[in-house]
Amino acid sequence: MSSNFTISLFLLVAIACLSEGCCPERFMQVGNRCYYYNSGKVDWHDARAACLRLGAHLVSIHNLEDSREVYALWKSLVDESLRDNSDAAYWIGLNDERIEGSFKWSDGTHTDYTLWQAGEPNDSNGGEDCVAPRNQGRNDFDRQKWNDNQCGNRKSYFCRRSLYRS
Ligand SMILES: [Ca+2]
Ligand SMILES: [Ca+2]
Repeated sequence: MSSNFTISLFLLVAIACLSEGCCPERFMQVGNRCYYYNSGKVDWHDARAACLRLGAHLVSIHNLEDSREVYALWKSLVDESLRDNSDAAYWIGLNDERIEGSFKWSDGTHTDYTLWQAGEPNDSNGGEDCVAPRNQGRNDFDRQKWNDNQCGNRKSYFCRRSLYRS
């Protein structure tokens, strides 16, 4: 590639980012937000730290549309065999590590919506403080419903950040 072409391409991208905003490398744009999915399984704290290193946070969910957006993206990225499979669930940012029963989002946004499975959160197994959709149930809606898990469990995860303007 000629250097002139490379420079032109760079300028085009920069102009697009200036006018509309864009997502960093490895992030996918959905509406005006940027998502990063990592299928590698890590514990909740490692997932949180990985998102922070990318200038993002574990996803927070504030209405059913948010939940559908994340779940639809996940479905588009993974093999069909992983659907309805609790081992394939992904971490979200909700946790109650500081005060048992008081669930907070790791991005600092308000806990204004919940989508618990029946019987959850149950803080079972000697304590469960970190949340993931269980990815198990009769339909997509049921599979999005949340379960509190042990934070040391290893799961894939979703980070999210806003668009940036160059
Ligand atoms: Ca708990
Ligand atoms: Ca639970």
